[in-house]
Amino acid sequence: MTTAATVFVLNGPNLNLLGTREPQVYGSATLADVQALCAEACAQHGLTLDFRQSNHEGELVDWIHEAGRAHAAGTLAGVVLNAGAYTHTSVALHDAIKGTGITLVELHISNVHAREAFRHHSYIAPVAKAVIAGFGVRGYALALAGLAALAQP
Ligand code: CA2
Repeated sequence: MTTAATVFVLNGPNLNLLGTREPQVYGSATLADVQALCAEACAQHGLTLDFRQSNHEGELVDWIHEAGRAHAAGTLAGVVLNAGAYTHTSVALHDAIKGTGITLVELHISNVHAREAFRHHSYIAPVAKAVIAGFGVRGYALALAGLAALAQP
């Protein structure tokens, strides 16, 4: 059963490769390590974790719709979204998030603003509550702490 304090942590394309390539950019933690880190953070904050990854834009859109339904049902604390490269390209994700009312944190492992110019623009940021970038995978725990704080009455 979904509780009133469920958090979706959604990961986009290529994040399944974490820990296998480009450790100088993304560190050496795997996505399984990130899931464990998120589970620990959620346990600390009394949140229920729903952790997912997809390489497919439409599947991420479907999951945002699912989060919107959970929000409407009063069971969602928020969403942490690392949309990967779709951050910089996806009007579809922007449109999916807009108007749902969900509290969404855009998350990046790397500091996208210190990288190539094409990573400086985000279609997610204008429809996000907050943005975290550059803390490595520890940013996921920071995002979850932020959602827990915002969920307090
Ligand atoms: O810094 C981030 O978290 C990013 O969202 C990661 C995306 C990138 O396109 C964004 O600009 C910033 C890339 C995810 C790919 O992750 C890999 C990890 C290891 C090896 C290869 C890819």
